[in-house]
Amino acid sequence: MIIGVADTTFARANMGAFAVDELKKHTSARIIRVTVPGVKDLPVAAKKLIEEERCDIVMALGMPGGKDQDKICAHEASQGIMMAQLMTNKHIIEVFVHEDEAKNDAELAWLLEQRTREHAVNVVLMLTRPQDMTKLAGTGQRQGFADAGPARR
Ligand code: RDL
Ligand code: RDL
Ligand code: RDL
Repeated sequence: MIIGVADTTFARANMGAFAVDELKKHTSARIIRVTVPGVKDLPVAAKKLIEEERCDIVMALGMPGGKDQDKICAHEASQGIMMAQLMTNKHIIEVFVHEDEAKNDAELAWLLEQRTREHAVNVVLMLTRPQDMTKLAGTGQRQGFADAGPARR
């Protein structure tokens, strides 16, 4: 099994390094990492990891900025990531942290790391233990900030 990791130089923390570090704690699968300038470059980077590097699943890591043009950019990138998934029939787990989700740089740095690590665990479960993912169905999981939890307790 091979896991692809694509990240960006635009993000304000080394999301790819967090992903690789977390993946290695949970799996001995081979990891192939690539870095591109920004989120709009992630769809083809992920598609190349799947089609040319034979990855079974890919993490697409990026940080949309807080301005309106960044939000549009992120929406376009998401559309591209979904198109790449449909073209390849492989999951590309999109890990986006919007810069304005955090109230300051310290929280942003924490969120970029925490969301990346939690989605890395999701990737390992989806690839190697999908039945354990199903055990979490409907439990209000979130990545980074606190889980929402189930509506009925
Ligand atoms: O293909 C080169 C760039 O167009 C591409 O890297 C973009 O994703 C870069 N970029 C923007 O042009 C922009 O307006 C990014 C953002 N906003 C953004 O918020 N986050 C990014 N890239 O990762
Ligand atoms: O590929 C990994 C995630 O990007 C993907 O699972 C998203 O669907 C997760 N997600 C968000 O990133 C978000 O901002 C979800 C929501 N909002 C949402 O409102 N409901 C979801 N997922 O089921
Ligand atoms: O309910 C609070 C947050 O979950 C909500 O604001 C989400 O929209 C935040 N969010 C993103 O904006 C995003 O791009 C999340 C993800 N991705 C994600 O992958 N996982 C989240 N939130 O839990």
